[in-house]
Amino acid sequence: MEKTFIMIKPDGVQRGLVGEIIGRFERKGFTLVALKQLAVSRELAEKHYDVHRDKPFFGGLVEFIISSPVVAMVWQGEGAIASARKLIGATNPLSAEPGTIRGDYGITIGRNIIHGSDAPETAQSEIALWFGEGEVSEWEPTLKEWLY
Ligand code: 3AN
Repeated sequence: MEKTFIMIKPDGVQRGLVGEIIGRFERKGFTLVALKQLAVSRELAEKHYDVHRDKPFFGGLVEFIISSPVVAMVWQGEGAIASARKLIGATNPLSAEPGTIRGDYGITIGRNIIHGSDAPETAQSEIALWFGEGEVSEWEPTLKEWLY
């Protein structure tokens, strides 16, 4: 079953949006298979954003991610990667559609609340980067046919 890595950034945590965001993924129908709050090391933040290493915002982005705790999660379900990106909305919150997380709660691109993997390869590598063996539970809801 497809899995995607989702991180609520320090602004999302500090603004008390953790429950709201988890609720949106739950109500969509995805299954939470890993969850932790953690203070991010500089090394982890730099590895996670390695693709942006040469961008002018890289330094500020890393400082922001390590500034206070984040909530890291893995959500599972059919089409979870692309669907999560839709729930999250466009990178720039001012361009993100109302009804998306960034569209409803964000204004600034550097404080856009949440990260979600953008493709199967990045989902796989991000899950392996953020979670150790045994931290991701392999389970599927058995009541699913009752819920739909
Ligand atoms: P997304 O998070 O929507 O996949 P990316 O991968 O282009 O977007 O950017 C990763 C992160 O880098 C964004 N979530 C945002 O926090 C930050 N970022 C992207 N572009 C800028 C920018 N122009 N200025 C500041 N931060 C940026």
